[in-house]
Amino acid sequence: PQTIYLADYTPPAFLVDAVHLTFRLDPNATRVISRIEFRPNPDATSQDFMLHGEHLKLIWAKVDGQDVQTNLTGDSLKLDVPNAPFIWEAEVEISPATNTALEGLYMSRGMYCTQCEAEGFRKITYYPDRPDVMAVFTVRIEGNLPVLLSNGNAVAQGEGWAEWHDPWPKPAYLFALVAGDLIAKSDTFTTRSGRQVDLNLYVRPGDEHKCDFGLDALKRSMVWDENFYNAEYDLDIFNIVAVDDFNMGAMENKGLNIFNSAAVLASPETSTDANYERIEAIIAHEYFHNWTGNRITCRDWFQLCLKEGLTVFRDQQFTADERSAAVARINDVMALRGRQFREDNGPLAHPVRPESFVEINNFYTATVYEKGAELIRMLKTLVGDQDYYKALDLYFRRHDGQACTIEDWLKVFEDTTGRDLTQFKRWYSQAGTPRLKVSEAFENGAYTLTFRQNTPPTPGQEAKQPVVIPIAVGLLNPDGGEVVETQVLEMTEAEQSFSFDGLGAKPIPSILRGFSAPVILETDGIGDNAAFLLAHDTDPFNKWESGRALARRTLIDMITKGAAPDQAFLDALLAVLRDDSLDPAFRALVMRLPTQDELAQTLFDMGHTPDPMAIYQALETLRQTMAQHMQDALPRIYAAMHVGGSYSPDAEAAGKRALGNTVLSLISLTDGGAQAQKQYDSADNMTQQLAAFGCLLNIDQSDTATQSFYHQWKADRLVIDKWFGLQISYAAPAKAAEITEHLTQHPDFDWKNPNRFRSTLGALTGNAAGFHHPSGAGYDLVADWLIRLDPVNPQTTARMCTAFETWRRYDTDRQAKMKAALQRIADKPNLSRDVTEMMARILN
Ligand code: B3K
Ligand code: ZN
Repeated sequence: PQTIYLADYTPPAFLVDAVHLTFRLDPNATRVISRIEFRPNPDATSQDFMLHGEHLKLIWAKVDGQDVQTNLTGDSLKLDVPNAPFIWEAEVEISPATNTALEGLYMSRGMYCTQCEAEGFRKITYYPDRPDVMAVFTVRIEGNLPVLLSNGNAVAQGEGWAEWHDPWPKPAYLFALVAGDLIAKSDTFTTRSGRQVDLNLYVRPGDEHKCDFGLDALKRSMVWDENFYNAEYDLDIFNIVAVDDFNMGAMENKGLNIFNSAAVLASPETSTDANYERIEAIIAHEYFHNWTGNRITCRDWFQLCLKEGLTVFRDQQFTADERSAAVARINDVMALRGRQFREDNGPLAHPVRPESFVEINNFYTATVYEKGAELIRMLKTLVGDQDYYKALDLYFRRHDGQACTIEDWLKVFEDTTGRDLTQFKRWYSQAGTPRLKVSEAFENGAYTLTFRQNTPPTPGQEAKQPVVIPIAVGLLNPDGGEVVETQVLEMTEAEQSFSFDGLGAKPIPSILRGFSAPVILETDGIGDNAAFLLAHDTDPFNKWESGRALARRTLIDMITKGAAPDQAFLDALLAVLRDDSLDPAFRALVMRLPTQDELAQTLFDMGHTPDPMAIYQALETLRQTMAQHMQDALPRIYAAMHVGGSYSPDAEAAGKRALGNTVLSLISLTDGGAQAQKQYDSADNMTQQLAAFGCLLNIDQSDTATQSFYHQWKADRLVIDKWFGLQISYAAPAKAAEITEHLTQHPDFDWKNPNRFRSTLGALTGNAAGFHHPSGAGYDLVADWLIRLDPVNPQTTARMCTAFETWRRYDTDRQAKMKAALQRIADKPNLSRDVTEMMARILN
């Protein structure tokens, strides 16, 4: 397969002013008739006319009304055309019913839908399928289905047809079409300047009762974007469609967002608090793309973080604002460490703006999204809130309607603030997580912190240069009061010191408050302050972080030295648990222990070879010890977290349920599951039911619940996904592969549905001790299924290959087994381009 380089970018030879598309829908033989108005690009460096196309059957093609003999070369079409404006027309045939890759136009349970980002439009018709070609689309759909949708505004419709026009020029990746037997739940929104917008959420009959929350989240997102970014909606209609078969969460197509039904449908009985929170964030994310992505898009796919990093940052701001900012930040950082740090420390590490790719779908990663968002957050911290919003205003005005680059983005900050961002830009080009070591000195009332930064090598990048690191620091008195409030130290050198004068006593530093930079902070050079900061820090993030550090250290000592759980840690945790002045959601986060994978990475960083079984065992022991140590306090807190009345997904109620369920999981370790069974039997919402089910699975008391849960929910696909997933997540290490294998034989295991595949095989890869069981059964089972899925759905397969990205961490026996599994995948004949690239990178 061919590698594409950022350095090779050239502007398109021809631009498109207008596109007319007619779809004659048919499951196996849909006809797409296109009429495209081209003109030479004044900025072009070449005159070669080229159209992308994949799996298309060309029926005929014309240039300015004259039949043309085309020259089909592989996936593209080349042609001699006039060096003047001309009209291209063509008819192609495609087969949505057999399109199992879920890219281009495909069918999901009788309904037609599309997914074009990144390069799926070329599976619909011949087109310059690149984001820097922006055009106005008019679409006519012919088909005998009650609902026929495309982007923009509805202009006309009749029996069996509809016409849509999108006045905003857009790249082809934002094109969408939906047709099916759907029902709309509707609402309206009036923008700040008075535009009336019809909002519709289209679902399958039977899902109408799962729409209210999504519509509400949409309206809140619309208000929020007006308030914070002066960004108003720009069409008369905003449609969202829920689709059951979808490769990811959702897609921001102009005026017609398409959602994985798991990312939009919600009801109290079927969705957990975590589901609600995720749905709210994804609705906001896709809506926010209307400005950061759609009105201003990417010049080429190397610039993906331009829209994704910024939009993730915006949805994080929204969640922080709508819920608890402290809790939101902790959740963001846990996700960053869990997925992005892992990626950055392994064979798949790549810069936030990659410089080459084989298959762009492989770069919709935690690095582009989550680290990309951290870069925006750091910029905001460095320039301050006021200049941040000024720069964003300038970005929106200067680049509206354009396809932009990271250079354009940084330039608006330079022009707004006069700052030179040359060094900051390294964050976009340098892969790897910087390590930040700190040491301290105290003399004559002056306290000095010295930092040393170092970024380890990553594939293709041996030597790293220092980056700009905003380090938010506050200083506490030995008695717990704050002497120096949060300040942002701006580190630019490999080693740099910062002093604070006029202090009466040596302070206790709280470093990297709010997690002000995506780095790994190593505090060995300053005393052990974790217990003190857990008790006294005024920065909620660092308060939590200190608890996390204590937990990590206790677990590492248990694993590496056979130590017993640290009593001081248990006492500190109990103090937080009992502290009713703290937000329950925050307390629940402090009670949560580091994940097995995080511990494995930490051990590896410390020079140990992580043993997944030892990690699992240490966590089990610690949980059991916690349950005993806290036993007397638990019933009171469990009772106090009871939420009466009818279910509401708001942050406060959800926080109480989170803490209540954390406590329940500890109670169930000592009461044989009696309390969990009680909660299971009386639950009137999925948050309570699922948490109780989890407790029962965890202690192996779940036979009845497993049966009854299935019978209660067998008609609800999204709930049955949870049923598959939970049994595997809680499976004991030695049984995980076997239970997974058994579940893949269940009649409801529809492996071609990405949600079901992920909730089953993905749950196994998430059960670290099960996946890494020394038998190798986990590796083999996952490899078998990836080999089977690849020809059907390369995107979902490629994504799941990341389960193996950590193979170098482990002992020689596990390494050999993982490598053998990887090699077996790599050797499969006709492997997709997606998985071929993943195997080459992981095995490299
Ligand atoms: N932009 C889409 C992701 C497309 C992924 C293509 N493989 C969803 C989002 O980030 O909002
Ligand atoms: Zn996005």
